[in-house]
Amino acid sequence: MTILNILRYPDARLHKTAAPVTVFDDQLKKLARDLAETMYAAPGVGLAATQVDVHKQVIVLDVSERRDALVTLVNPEIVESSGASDIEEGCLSVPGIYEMVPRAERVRVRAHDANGNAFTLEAQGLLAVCIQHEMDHLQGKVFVEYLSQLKQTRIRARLAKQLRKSA
Ligand code: GNR
Ligand code: NI
Repeated sequence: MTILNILRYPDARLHKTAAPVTVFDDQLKKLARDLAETMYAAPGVGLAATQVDVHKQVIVLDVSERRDALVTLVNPEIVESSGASDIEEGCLSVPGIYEMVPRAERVRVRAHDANGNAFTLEAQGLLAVCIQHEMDHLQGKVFVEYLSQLKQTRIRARLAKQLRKSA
């Protein structure tokens, strides 16, 4: 198992579009395991392959308190969504920044697991928000891009300052 390096915003590689997975092989299973290990170590409640510079449609999530409810979504598609969520979001690629962004409260997702088995998942609350957040990463979108230009500029300045301080 390997803990992977998480890209930090702003980084052009966070804006790449992930390709659908076509082969469900051992390499994919290793990627899913490494993503989970990286998510738990961070710690975070979700992680998209894009964040570790792998541009395939693979996401891991675990919003449980006991950290024992891992969900792996390969080639996820939202087939239904409803309501409006009011959860403040954070992102491992944008450390220390928390903001509200518009999201559905409930989603129904069709996906495959790492073995290639198709399934449907109904999610609400934090899990639903995380799924939408991770699926945005696969499309090259980071949550701060929903915010005003003024907020984005301030966030970039804060992150640059954080980096200077930690250097
Ligand atoms: O750890 C994370 N927490 C979180 C909180 C609210 C909404 C979304 C998230 S996802 C984030 C991990 C991450 O960056 N995933 O891409
Ligand atoms: Ni994120």
